Amino acid sequence: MEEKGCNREEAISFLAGLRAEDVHPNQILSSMCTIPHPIAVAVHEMFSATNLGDPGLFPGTLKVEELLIRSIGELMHLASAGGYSTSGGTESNLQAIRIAKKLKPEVEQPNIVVPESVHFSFDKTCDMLGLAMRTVPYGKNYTVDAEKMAERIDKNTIAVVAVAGTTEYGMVDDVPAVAEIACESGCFCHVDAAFGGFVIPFLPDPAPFDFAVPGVDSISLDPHKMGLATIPCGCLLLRDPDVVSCLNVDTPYLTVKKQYTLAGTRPGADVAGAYAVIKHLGREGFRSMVAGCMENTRKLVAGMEACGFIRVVNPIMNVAAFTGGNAPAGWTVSHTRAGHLRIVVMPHVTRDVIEAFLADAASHSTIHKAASSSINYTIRR
Ligand code: 0PR
Repeated sequence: MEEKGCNREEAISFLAGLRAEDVHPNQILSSMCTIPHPIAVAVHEMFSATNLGDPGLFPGTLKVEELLIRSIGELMHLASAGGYSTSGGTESNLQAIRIAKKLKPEVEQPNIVVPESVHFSFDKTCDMLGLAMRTVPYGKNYTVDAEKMAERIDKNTIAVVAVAGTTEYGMVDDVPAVAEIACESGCFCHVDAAFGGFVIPFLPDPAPFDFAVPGVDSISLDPHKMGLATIPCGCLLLRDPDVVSCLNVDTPYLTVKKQYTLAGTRPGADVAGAYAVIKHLGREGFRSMVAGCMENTRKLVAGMEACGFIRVVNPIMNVAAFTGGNAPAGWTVSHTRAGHLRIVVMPHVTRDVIEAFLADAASHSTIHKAASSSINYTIRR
C-alpha cells in the first residue's frame, strides 16, 4: 500500500486496464458462469453493505434470503424446504455432507459413495471432513451405474450423491434410483444440481431430480451459474428445514445466538441480486432463456458435426462434448478428464458467438484436411 492514495479516476482506470486483460466473454466457451442479468448487478450494488452473518441488523435482507430459498424450494417441488445461500456449489456440497456426517455420529470411519462424474468439490469435502470417497463408474450415457453404486455402500456409508447436470457432460443421474438406494441403506441422499438446478426444470421434458423424488434429502443449486446472479451465489436446500441446526455453533455476541453457516460474514448483495432475477424473469423468462441456450447447443452440435467433429453424448442440457479435433485458435474451450472437447453454451454464448466459432472451426478443419491430404499424397522415399 502506498503512503498517499490516488484520485478515483486514476484508481479506476488502473483497474480497468487489468480488467481489459481478462478473456472477453465472447470468447469464453468453457465457463459455467455468465454475464449477470443487469437487474442482479443493480440490486447487488443496492445491498453491497449488507451482512447476512449478523441478520438481526439486516432483517429486510434476511427476508430476501428467505424469499430466495422459498422460490427455489418451490422450483424444487417443496415450498417448505429449508436452507440458506452459500458462496457456491463447493460450499453447498460441503455443508450437505457435514450434515450427513453429524447425523451418523456413531460411524467411526465414514465414507461417501459418489458418481465418477462428481465435481472436485467432493475431493475437498472428503479431505476436510476426513471421509473416504468411493467413486462409482459410469453406466450408460455418462451417468452413474446405480447397481454398482448399491454395491459400494456399506455400514460406514453416511451419504450417497447424485448429480443433476454433470460438470463435464451435462448429464442427469438416475436420481430416483440413487435415492431409493439411499433409503434402503439408511443414508443421506444429496443431489448436486449446482449447474442443472436452473436448467432442468425449464426443459420441455425434465428428468426427475428434486424433492419430488422421495428420499432426496438435500440439493445444491447455484444462482451464480444458470440463475444469472452475480458471483458468489449458491444455495443449499434441505427437505427437513430443522436438520441444519445440527451444524449450529454459539455466537454469543451477535444479534442471533447460533449460526449454522460456514462463513461468518456473508454477503446479502448476491442473494438480493439472485432473487431480483427470479422475481423479474419468472418461470416464463427462465424457460425462454433455457430454450435459447438449448437451441444454440443444437446449432453448435450440428455445425461441429458438419466440420467433422463427433458428438460424445446427445446433449440434454447446454453442455456439448466432442471428439475428432481441437478447437480453433482464439477460443477458450475446456476438455473433460477423458480428453473430450467441452463447450458450455451459457447465455453469453449467443447465436452470433456460435456462428463465429463454427466459421473458425470450419476454416480450421479445411486447413486441417488440406494439411492431412498433402501429407497423404506426399510419397516420402
Ligand atoms: N457442482 C457442480 C456440478 C459444478 O459444476 C460445480 C462447478 C460445482 C459443484 C462447484 O461450484 P462452485 O465453483 O460454485 O463452488 N462447476 C464449474 C467447474 O468447476 C465451475 C466453473 C465456473 C468453472 C466458471 C470455470 C468457470 O470459468 O468446472
